[in-house]
Amino acid sequence: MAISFTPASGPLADLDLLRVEQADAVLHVRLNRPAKRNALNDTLVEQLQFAFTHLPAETRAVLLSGEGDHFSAGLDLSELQERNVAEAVVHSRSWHAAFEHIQFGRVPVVAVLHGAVVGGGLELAVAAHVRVAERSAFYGLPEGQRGIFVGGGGSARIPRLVGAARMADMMLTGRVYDADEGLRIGLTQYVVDDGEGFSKGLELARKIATNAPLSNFAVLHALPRIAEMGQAEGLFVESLMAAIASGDPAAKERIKAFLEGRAGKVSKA
Ligand code: 1HE
Repeated sequence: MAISFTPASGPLADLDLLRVEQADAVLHVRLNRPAKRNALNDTLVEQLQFAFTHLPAETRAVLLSGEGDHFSAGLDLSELQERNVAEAVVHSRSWHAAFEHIQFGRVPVVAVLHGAVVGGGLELAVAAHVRVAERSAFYGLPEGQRGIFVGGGGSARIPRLVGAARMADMMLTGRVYDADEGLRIGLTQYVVDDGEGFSKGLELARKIATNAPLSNFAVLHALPRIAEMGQAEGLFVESLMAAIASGDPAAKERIKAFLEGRAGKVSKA
């Protein structure tokens, strides 16, 4: 069945550096600055924060992608030249705030990656929960070569996916990973052929959108925190979260549906 997206209405329609469209419970947020390879300037980061804090009520999952040949070239280097040290700290914190709303927002985010996913573009991608890469995708952290450091949360999020040693190698040597390598080291969870990222991402986002909201909330908010805790604390918090989730009417209805043969079985592919 063809799924048709319609342009978002209300304030999301006014964002000039994002193209925002809705299809049922899935909101598609597309970086829309292809002439600059979706380089992230202040306005684009502000608009991302605005979009993720003004999700339409019906949204249960977000698809995040980039217009043009690349997902994102990272920080807009033309703005960097004009900042002093104090302004740079505030700037970095503004990225943290925006990306925090993506990682710890109301709904899961599936990023579809292609072409350059570099610097701040990679920092943005790793704030999402599921990453689908097209074969054209490549990942780099050219900050090392540009004489700067990551400032969009990369040093906190990327080592948690691939380890600090791999990130250090990327920054020190300029190493670039391709799509298959990115999958192998854990930067992404899926690789598909060029041109197929959107449909794969949409398929996943639609599945995610059918989950009980409280289950998705637990995965977004409890899982990463438990993973950072000591085992004893983690197990305790897990028990609380499990009890809260299983006490929700949505869980009771879903389990009843399975027991009555009305819900799907677990199966391969
Ligand atoms: C840009 C940027 C940018 C392109 N800031 N303007 N990021 C980088 O170091 C990556 C720099 N960019 C590249 O390596 C390449 O542009 C790409 C591999 C991404 C794409 O190559 P290509 O051949 O398709 O495009 P292009 O010809 O290099 O660029 C097209 C235009 O986009 C051109 O502008 P024009 O006015 O001459 O047409 C480029 O100047 C412009 N452009 N990338 C500004 N990044 C919170 S801290 C995060 C720190 C970082 O992210 S550092 C990494 C920065």
